[in-house]
Amino acid sequence: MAKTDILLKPSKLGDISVPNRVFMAPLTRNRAHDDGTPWEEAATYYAQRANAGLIITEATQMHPLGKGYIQTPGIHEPKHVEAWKEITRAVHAAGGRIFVQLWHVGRIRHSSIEPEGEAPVAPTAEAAEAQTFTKKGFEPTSKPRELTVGEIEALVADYAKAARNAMEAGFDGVEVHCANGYLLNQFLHSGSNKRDDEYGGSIENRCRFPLEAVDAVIAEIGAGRVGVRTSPLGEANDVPEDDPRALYTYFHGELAKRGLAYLHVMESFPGSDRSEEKRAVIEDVRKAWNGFYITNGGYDAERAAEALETGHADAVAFGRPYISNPDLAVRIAMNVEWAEPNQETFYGGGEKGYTDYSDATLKAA
Ligand code: 8OZ
Repeated sequence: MAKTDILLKPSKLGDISVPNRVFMAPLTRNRAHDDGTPWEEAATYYAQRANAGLIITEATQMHPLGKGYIQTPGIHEPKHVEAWKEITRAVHAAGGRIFVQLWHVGRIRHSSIEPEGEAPVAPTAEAAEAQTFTKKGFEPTSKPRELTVGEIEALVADYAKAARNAMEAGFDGVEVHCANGYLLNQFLHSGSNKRDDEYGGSIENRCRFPLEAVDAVIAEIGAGRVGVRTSPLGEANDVPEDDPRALYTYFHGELAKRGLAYLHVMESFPGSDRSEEKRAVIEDVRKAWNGFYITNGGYDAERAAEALETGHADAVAFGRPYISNPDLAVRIAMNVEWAEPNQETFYGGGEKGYTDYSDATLKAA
C-alpha cells in the first residue's frame, strides 16, 4: 500500500459522504460576468474536478457590496441561482460534491467595482493597506464606512438568504468565509475592528457577528451542510491580530459546539514563512475544534498523507495543484507527477489556463 493511499479513504462530513480526502480549495479565478452571474464555462471547469472528495467553489459574494474585485460571482440574485444550477448539475453528473463559499469582502473593495460608486463597508472606518483587482489592474482599496448595528443584523439575515439560495442552486452545502482579511475576518481581528459596541473590543464581542452569521446559516440549512474557513495567522489583506492563540481558541471552540460539517483552516500562505512559532499557534487553535478538519496551504501528496496519518487533519484542500491538475485525486491514486500551473492565467481571461489542463489520467482510469 502506498503511503498516500490514506488520502483515498472515504469519509463522512456532516450530511455528506466523500469518496476521498483530496479536496479542491476555493480559488478566485475572475471569469464571471459583470452582473455576478458565473461564467458558463465554470460548469466544465468544476465538472473536470469532480474527482475531488469535495469541491469548494471560488469565493462568491452573498451581497452586492460583498464584491470587491472585478468578475467574481455572486449568489444573491435569482439569475445567479439559475446559472449556478447548471454548474452543480454538471458536477453531480460527473459524480462530484460541491459547496459554495459565501463571501463578503468588507473593506477589501474599490468603489469603482459594481455597485459602482459605493464605498466599502467594514467594522471600522479605516482603509486597509491592501490592493484589489479593478478594471485598471491592482489599485489600493477605498476608505470604508462603518457598519451600523442595524446593518450588521441585516447582513446576518442576508447570509441565511444566500445559504437558502445555495440549496436552491443545488449545492451540497456552504462554506462561510471567515478568512483572508475579508469582512468576517475584519470583525474577528483587533487590527481591523476598533469598535466599542457589542461587536468590538473583547474576543467574545469580535466573534459575535461571525458566529451570528454562522448560526443564521445553520438555522436555514442545518449544521451538517455548513463549513467555516479561518486563517488564524492573518497574513493576507491587513488584518493584524494581537493574540491569535486566544482568539482562535475561543472562536474554534464556539464553532465546535455547533456540530458543523467541517472547519477548514488556511494554515499557511504561498510564500510565507513556516516558523515553529507560527506552527505552534496553528497546533494550539486546532485543538479547540473537535470535528472534521480540513487543512490547506502548500501541501504536496506526501505532506498531505502525513497530516492525515498524525491525526492533524481529516482532509487536505489543494488550491494551485487543482488548477493545473483537474484529475488531482486520480493522479495521487495512480502516482502520476503533477503539472505546474501557469500563474499568468490565474485571474481573468478565458478557457486558457482554466479548462485546458490535461486530465489524461481520468481518461485512462
Ligand atoms: C485571490 C484573489 C482574490 C481573492 C481569498 C477570495 O484569498 C480570496 C482571493 C484570493 O480568500
